[in-house]
Amino acid sequence: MTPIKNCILNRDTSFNPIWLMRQAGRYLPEFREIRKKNTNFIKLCLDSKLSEEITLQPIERFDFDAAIIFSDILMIPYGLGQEVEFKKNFGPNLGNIDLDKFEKLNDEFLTNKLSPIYDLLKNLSKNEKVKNKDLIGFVGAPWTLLVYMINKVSPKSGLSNSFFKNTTLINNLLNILDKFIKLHIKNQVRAGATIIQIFDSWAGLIKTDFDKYLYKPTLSLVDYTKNLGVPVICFPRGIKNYVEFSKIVKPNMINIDYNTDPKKLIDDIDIPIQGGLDPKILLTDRNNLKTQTRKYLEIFNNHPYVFNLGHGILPETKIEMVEELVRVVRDFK
Ligand code: 1CP
Repeated sequence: MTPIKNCILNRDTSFNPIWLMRQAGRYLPEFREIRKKNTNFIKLCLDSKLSEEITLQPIERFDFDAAIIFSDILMIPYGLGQEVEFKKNFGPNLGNIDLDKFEKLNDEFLTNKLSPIYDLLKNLSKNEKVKNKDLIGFVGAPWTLLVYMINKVSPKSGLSNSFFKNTTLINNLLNILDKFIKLHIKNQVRAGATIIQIFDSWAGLIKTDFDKYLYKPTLSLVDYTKNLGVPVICFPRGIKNYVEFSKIVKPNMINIDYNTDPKKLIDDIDIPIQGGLDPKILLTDRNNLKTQTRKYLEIFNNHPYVFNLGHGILPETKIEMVEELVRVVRDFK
């Protein structure tokens, strides 16, 4: 059985698998090399040959236990026909929403538009380099996609009150997202994803109506994925109550962020746990990295635990520090 599945399904605590969120990305010189020649990020995500090469880059360097496909959560808005552009040093920029058009879309439209992502997974499933490793497919959670689609740019400085003004738009979009995120999950699983991770990167911005924006839409996707026979990991970044989330949504594994005190939740969360380490620790020194990494490994020594970060690895991270991190995790047990 693949390492993460073994941790999740057999609750094996004798080994801590390791992979890193955003492991295929900007901290790797070999990724930056490809990126320089491919200025259109969406096009790069839809090039199944190059996206396979990028997916494998961190596996070749660090022999992580899982490969996460090189893609993006914003491929769904793109697949629905909303314009999505990535500007250098600015992040994503989305176009206007045409709700009438979204409502008329059929499954084939999105499946065809995103077919290179499914080809990527089919090719990876046959690739010897990831034999015996988990192949992680992923989606953005409805809330986080709603935020990007309506706000059109990263909500780094928060959301204005006018965000919530158009309830009809919000309610309709939530329904559309539920339908098409499920389709994207199903297509990834059929193409060979062995695990699905749901990224709710902006869950911390939800202040009221947790049922409407967080619990109900995520539970719907979690139940759907479990029914396909594939484990599902949730990462509701920035929420205050991981214990309540785990009890209500019941994913197969929960990824915690770096603001969460792992000691406070270990006794109250029964499901396997992933992640936690602050990615900024990788920008400090080896000794500190070792101490902070071992802290997580010790706390979760007897709990099914997959080592990962509390958010994506930072672009300025040095390769040597990632190598050191892998060594510390592998040497622990
Ligand atoms: O070179 C570049 O400028 C592109 C940088 C980049 C990369 C490497 C973007 C743009 N996306 C990605 C890949 C990506 N995105 C992966 C690949 C697999 C991996 O190695 O993990 C994954 C899983 C994502 C997921 C993603 N995209 C999330 C959720 C995870 C998280 O970090 O919170 C989010 C919020 C996005 C949106 C997005 N895409 C890209 C950027 C720079 C962002 C964030 C923008 C923002 O800050 O709001």
